[in-house]
Amino acid sequence: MANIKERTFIAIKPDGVQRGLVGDIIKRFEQRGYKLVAMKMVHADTKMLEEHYKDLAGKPFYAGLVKYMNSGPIVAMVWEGLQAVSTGRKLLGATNPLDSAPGTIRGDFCIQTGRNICHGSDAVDSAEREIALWFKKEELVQWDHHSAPWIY
Ligand code: RTP
Repeated sequence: MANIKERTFIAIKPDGVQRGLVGDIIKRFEQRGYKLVAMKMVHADTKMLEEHYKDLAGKPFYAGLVKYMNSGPIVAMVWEGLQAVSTGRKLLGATNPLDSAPGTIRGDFCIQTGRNICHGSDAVDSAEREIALWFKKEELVQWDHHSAPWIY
């Protein structure tokens, strides 16, 4: 059965925050019908970022990626709804913004892979890992739209 409560971890990276794109990025998820269940601004330390990106350790861009993500605060969020993980990735667009379709967040707002303004979990299990890394259980807020079942 479809999981209408699937959750994904989305982060607005330091360049997205500094460029004033927080509202635009949140709006894309809201208007698609996803539900915001957690959000905080955090200037993550290197240890946290190395844990978050541990699957990429060894990649030539890893050190630069951690430095970039540590260069300023990020906005960490959890969004919930039907196929939140895969649709979240579609809303973000391809990793390399030059390959991102217009209409996607990266396709509309950026041009460089190393400055691609947002992060989204790539699978349900990595979403669970990332949500547990960035948020305490009590920071995930349960709430309902009451009589509007078409909104997740
Ligand atoms: P993300 O985790 O940020 O949503 O990105 P992704 O899954 O689409 O891409 P991934 O391969 O996991 O890379 C994570 C982030 O590392 C930076 N990157 N730089 N060649 C490069 O310089 C390079 N490749 C990747 C990007 O910021 C990418 O989003």
